[in-house]
Amino acid sequence: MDLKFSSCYFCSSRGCAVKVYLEDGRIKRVTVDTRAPVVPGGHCVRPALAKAYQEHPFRLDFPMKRKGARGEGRWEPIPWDQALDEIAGKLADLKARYGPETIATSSGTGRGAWEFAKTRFMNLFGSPNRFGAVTVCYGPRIMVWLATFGGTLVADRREGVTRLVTLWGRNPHEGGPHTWHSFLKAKKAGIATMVVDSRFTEPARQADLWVPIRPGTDAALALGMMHIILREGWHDAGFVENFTVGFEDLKKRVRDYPPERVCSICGLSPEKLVDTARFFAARQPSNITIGVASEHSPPNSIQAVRAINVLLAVCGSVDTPGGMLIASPSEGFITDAAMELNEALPDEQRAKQIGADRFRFLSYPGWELVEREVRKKWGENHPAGVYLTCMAHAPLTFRAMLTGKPYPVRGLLVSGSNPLLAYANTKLVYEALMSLDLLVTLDLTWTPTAGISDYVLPAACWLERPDMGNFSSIGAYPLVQLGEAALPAFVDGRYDRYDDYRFWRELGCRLGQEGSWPQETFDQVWEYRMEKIFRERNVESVAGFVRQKRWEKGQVEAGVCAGGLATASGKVEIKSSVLQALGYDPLPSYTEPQEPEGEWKKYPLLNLSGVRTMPYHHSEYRHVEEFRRMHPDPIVEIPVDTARKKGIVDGDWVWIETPVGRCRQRARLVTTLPPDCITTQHGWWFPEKPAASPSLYGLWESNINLTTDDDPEKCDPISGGWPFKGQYMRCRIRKAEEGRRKDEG
Ligand SMILES: Nc1nc2c(c(=O)[nH]1)N[C@H]1C(S)=C(S)[C@@H](COP(=O)(O)OP(=O)(O)OC[C@H]3O[C@@H](n4cnc5c(=O)[nH]c(N)nc54)[C@H](O)[C@@H]3O)O[C@H]1N2
Ligand SMILES: Nc1nc2c(c(=O)[nH]1)N[C@H]1C(S)=C(S)[C@@H](COP(=O)(O)OP(=O)(O)OC[C@H]3O[C@@H](n4cnc5c(=O)[nH]c(N)nc54)[C@H](O)[C@@H]3O)O[C@H]1N2
Ligand SMILES: [Mo]
Repeated sequence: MDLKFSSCYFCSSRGCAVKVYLEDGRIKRVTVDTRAPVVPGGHCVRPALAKAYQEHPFRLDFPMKRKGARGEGRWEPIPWDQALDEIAGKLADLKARYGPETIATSSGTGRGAWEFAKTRFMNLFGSPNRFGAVTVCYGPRIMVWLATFGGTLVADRREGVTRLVTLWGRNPHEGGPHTWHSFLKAKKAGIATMVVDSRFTEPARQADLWVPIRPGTDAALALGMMHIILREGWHDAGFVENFTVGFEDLKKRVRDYPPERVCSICGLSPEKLVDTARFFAARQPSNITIGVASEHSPPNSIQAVRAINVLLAVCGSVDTPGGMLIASPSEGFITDAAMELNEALPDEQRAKQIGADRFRFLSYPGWELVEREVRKKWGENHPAGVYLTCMAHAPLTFRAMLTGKPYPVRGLLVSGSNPLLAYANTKLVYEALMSLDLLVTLDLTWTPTAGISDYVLPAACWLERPDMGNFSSIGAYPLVQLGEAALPAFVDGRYDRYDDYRFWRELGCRLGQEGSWPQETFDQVWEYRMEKIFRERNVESVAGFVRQKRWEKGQVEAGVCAGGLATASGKVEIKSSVLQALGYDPLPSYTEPQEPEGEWKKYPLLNLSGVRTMPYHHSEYRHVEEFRRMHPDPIVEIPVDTARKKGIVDGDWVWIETPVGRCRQRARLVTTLPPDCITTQHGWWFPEKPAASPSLYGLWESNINLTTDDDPEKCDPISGGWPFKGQYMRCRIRKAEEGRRKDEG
C-alpha cells in the first residue's frame, strides 16, 4: 500500500494534514494525520468520506459543452484543447466588442493556494471585475485588520498568560473543528471563556459567560463595553498612549453609547452589560475569534468588526504575549499577493471596477491606501494581495449583466464557487447568468450553476494536486506545511482534470499571456515557493521536500508596535485614516438600520440564515450518500412558542417567505432562540432531482437565498456586504400546505 501525505480542502479553512492510503492507484482509505506539527488533522469527519466523494459519478470527468438551450441538460464531451480554444476565442471576441471589463469572475471561499492564478489572469486580461464571497466573508476582517493594525491579528494562546477566550458571533461546534477543539482545550487549562451569540449554542452552553444580543447589534455592544471600561479606567492606558492614535476621539465617541441606550439596542439588562464589560476587562490578555455574523449584518458589518478590534486594543490585548499578535508578512515567503501581478492592471481599468465608487473600502480605493502603507513598511517584496481585500461588488455586477449599466458585463468565469446558491437573491442571480453571452464553470462536481453554463470543466480536487496547510494570501501565517498530490489528475479513459492553476495558465497563454506564466505546472509553483521559503535548503522537488521534511515553523512576535506599524500613523489606528480618506466614519459607530418599508413591514421574524452544519460545506456534498445520511433535510429552527402559534410541529415542512421569494425547509422546534428569530440552513439543492430546467436539481425548493435580498440600499455602506443575518433579514413562516405525510409519500 502506498501512503501520501496530503492537505484536505473539503472546507475552506486550512488544509488539514491527512494520510491517503492507496492500492493499485485507488484510494483505500483516508485518515487524519494528527501528528503534523502545523495543521494537524483531526476533529473532522470529512476526510474519512474522501473515497466516497472521489469515486462518485457526480464528479466531473471531462470538459462538457452545452448542446441545445441553456439549462436543458444536454451535453457533449469535448477535449480540453477544444474547450480552451473556444473559450479563449469567445473571450477575445467579447473583449474586442465591449472592453476587457466585460468579463467577470466569481470566487468562493478559497479552496487551496491557487486563487492567485485567477487574479493574475484577470489582471493580464485587463478586467477589475473579480467578485466573490470575500465581500461578506473574511474580507471585512482582513481589511479592518490591515487598516487598523497594518497587519492581520493572530491569536497567541498561552497557558498561564492568556486569561480569556472569546467567540464573537462564531459557532465552531458546527463550523470550525480546530477552533472548537482549542476552545475546549482552553477551558480545560482554566482559561475563562465568553460567547457573544444571539442563540444558545453549544459553545454558549459551555462558556463561563454567554452574552445573548439582538442580531446585528455587535457594534453597539462593543461600544457600550468601551463606554464602561473607559469610564471606570479599566483600559490599558500605557498601550493606548504609546501605540495608538485617536483615543481622545474614541473617549468622546463612546459617550454616545451609555448603558441605557446600548441595553435597549442590544436587548440586554444593565447588570448584564456591566458584568460583560467587567468580565472582559478583568481578563486580559485575551484572544477573540470573530465569526461571520457581524460581517453578514449590514449596515454595521465593517463598524462592528472595527469596534470589536478597537475594544481589544484599548484593553491591551494587541501585540502582547497571550493576546493577539500582529503578523507581518512572512520573510521570503512568496504569497498569493506577489503571485497576483497586480501591477499589470492599469489605473484606468482599476477605476472601472463595478461598485468601487459606492463601496470604497473593500475595492481598489481602499486597497490602494492599505497597500501603499504595507509597501512602505515592508518593501516591494511584500505587497498586499487583492484576493481577500479588493473585489467588484457582486450585486451591482449582476445588475450590470441585466441592464448594461454602468457598462455591459457579458461573460462570467466561475471557479470554486456556486453562485446560484451562494449569493443573495437567487432569482436575480439566475436571470443575470442566463442573460450572458458566455458562462463557464470550473468545478469538481455538477452543480446548479454548472447546469446553466455553456462550458463545464472538470477541476482537480485536493487529492489530485499538491497544496499547503495554513496558507494565507497575505502571508499572515508564517507557518507552512505542504501536502502532496495523492492521485493523478489524468487517468486515461476515466477522467481528465485540470487543477485551477493549469486552467488559468492555459487560458491565459491562448490570450497572449505566455510570458507571464513562467511555471508550467502547479508543482513548479510549489517548487518556486518552497525555494523562496527555504532558500538555504537544497530542495529538489515538492515531492522530495515532502519526504525530507514536511514542515517548517516561522514566528510571529509580540512587541512590534514599538517598531512602527504599516499604517499611515505608524500606530494602531483607533481613528482610521483609511476610512476617513474614503469618506466614512473613521471611529467605531453603530447605525440604526432603516425601518422596513411597504411590504417588508408584514414580516416580523428575523432569519439568522446559514448557520453551519456538519458535514456540509455551503452547497457541497448533498450528493454523497455517506454525507447526506448524517443530515438528510434542510432544517429551519423555530422557537417552540412561535411554532405552536402557527400550528407547526417538529418535522413539518415550513415555508419561509419574504417579499423577494420563498422556500421551504423542515421544522425543528428549539428553546435556544429568542421568540422573534429563526435560523435556516443555506446551500440546499437536491442532486437526486432532475438536472434540466426548470428543476435544476431542485434549486427552487429549499435554497434560502430565494428569500434573501441583495438590494444595494441594504448592503453595508462601507464594504457593500449584503445581508445574510441581522436586522435586514425579516421574514415570516407558514406551515407548508403539503405537510409532512404527503411529502414523504
Ligand atoms: N443565506 C446565506 N448564504 C450564504 C451564507 C450564509 O451564511 N447565509 N454564507 C456565505 C459565505 S460566508 C460564503 S464564504 C459563501 C460560500 O460561497 P461559495 O464558496 O461560492 O459556495 P460553495 O457552495 O462552497 O461553492 C464552492 C464550489 O467550489 C467547488 N470546489 C471545491 N474545491 C474546488 C477546487 O479546488 N477547484 C474548483 N474549481 N472548484 C472547487 C465546489 O464543488 C463548489 O461547487 O456562501 C455565502 N452564502
Ligand atoms: N460545517 C460547515 N463549516 C463551515 C462552513 C460550512 O458551510 N459548513 N463554512 C465556513 C465558512 S466560509 C465560514 S465564513 C464559517 C462561518 O462560521 P461562523 O462564523 O461560526 O458562522 P455561523 O455558524 O453562520 O454563525 C455563527 C453564530 O453567529 C450567531 N449569530 C447570528 N447573528 C448574530 C449576530 O448578529 N451577532 C452575534 N454575536 N451572533 C450572531 C449564530 O447564532 C451562530 O451561532 O464557517 C466555516 N465552516
Ligand atoms: Mo464564509
